[in-house]
Amino acid sequence: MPSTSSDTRVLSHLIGGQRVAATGELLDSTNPAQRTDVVARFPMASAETFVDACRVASAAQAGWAAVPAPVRGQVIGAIGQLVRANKEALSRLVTREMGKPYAESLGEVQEVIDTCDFFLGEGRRLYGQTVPSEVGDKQLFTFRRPVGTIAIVTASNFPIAVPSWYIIPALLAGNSIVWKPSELTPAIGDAFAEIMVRAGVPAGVLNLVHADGPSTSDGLAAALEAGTLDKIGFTGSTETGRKISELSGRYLQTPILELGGKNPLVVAADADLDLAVEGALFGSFGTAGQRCTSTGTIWVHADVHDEFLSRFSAAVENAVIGDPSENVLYGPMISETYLHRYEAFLDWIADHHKVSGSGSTGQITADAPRRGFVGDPSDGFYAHPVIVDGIKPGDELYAKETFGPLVGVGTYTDIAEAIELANGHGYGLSSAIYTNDPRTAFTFANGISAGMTSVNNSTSGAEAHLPFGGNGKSGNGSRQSGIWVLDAVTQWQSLNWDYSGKLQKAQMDTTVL
Ligand code: UN1
Repeated sequence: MPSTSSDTRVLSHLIGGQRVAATGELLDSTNPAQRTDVVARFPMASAETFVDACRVASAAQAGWAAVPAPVRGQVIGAIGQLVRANKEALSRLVTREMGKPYAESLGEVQEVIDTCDFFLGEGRRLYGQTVPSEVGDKQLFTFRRPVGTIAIVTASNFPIAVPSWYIIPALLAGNSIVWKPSELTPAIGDAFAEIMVRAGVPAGVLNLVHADGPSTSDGLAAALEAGTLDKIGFTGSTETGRKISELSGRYLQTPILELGGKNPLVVAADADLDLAVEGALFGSFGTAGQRCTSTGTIWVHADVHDEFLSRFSAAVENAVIGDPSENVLYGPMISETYLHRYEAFLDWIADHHKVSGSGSTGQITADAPRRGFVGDPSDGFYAHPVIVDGIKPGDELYAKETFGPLVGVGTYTDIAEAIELANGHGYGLSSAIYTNDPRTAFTFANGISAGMTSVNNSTSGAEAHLPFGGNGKSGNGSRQSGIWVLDAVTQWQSLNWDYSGKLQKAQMDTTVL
């Protein structure tokens, strides 16, 4: 039975700078590596609470937008400093509540620091343009203006880095925020919100609401109808992203969507196979395959398929999984529900793919009991790593995002075929190719439909100052991170300034010619 301890945090919503006392039953957030450890107890907001938070955020937004951008940048810098000062504690909390290995948690918290470092400076830029006019004695300008109030709904797999990719630039640009972190990682949400408030984000500009899916969607719909919500940013499933897109569309809004992926990795005949195995191992099994950027399929040139597969299988069999506070390839799945969903899919795969030697429906090659396991497997939600060899278009595994430590392997004979296979599943988030031939690398990069492509590196591991986002079923073309996210959290305003003292008409006044 889960047990609370002095280490269990009791959380509340944060609305308008006030902690809102919980009404009703509190829910538990548990440690996925130690199911008896209750990390936090937290309330679930009703749709009304969500609407209230949007109203408060909307009322606070103009005041924040009036703060000079360099001063907002200083607040972002202070957030970065506080995250830096608390890096180990936050990373321990990420590992405890989400279950990723501590080294990965340190990397995740570092991404928040990197994001703050980047946007601190942006407060002194936030450039617009000066543009020449068609007519004399007139100057044209463009300005970035905040969108208004943005609701940000984030997932559990990157419980602090990905939220920071939305929240930090949105705050810098003068927006106010209602953040709904995942129900599986409320304590991390609370800790990050607390840091932002301590760093100087004014009351009402950042609001935190813990809510489940149905209350969030009812709350979003009501806030849109009330006119107090100007944009939604969402990270999660393609299915929910589609619903958010439809809902936003009714109000002529474009959401920021970061959805699923099936991220292909191509291993060319000339690839450094050891390097490719390392990249495939990290991409397929890092974070227990629960990254949006996790490798879903590996397409290996037929000439090197057997050699690659034997080295890859050996690497998987020798990998150590288990207690995420140790040096492991991956820890538990985030929750029991995720584990059960993964196991149910594995059962299905076992029925449909374990056809020894058939090659047409795939063969499970690495489902052995773990050689290396740290800790007690019954303590947490641990899943076996699985490679299915011989996958082809039409297989369930070819097109379905599995969100677990499972990867499909198939073969190709020329790069055009590899591109077709890699594009055919309809997702377009990340992708990778291992080759030493620049022609092959660029042919792949030009042909693949994906927001991100790596050459001789994993599908995972994007840096915080590059655009992050996907095509097709992976998103709606919006990008997070780097300078490009500003296009999602601001809107352009043009300014015409005529100092001629007369009415000059653009398109019509040809007197200057
Ligand atoms: C995600 O899985 O939603 O590129 C984000 C990576 C990380 C971020 C992943 N830097 O794998």
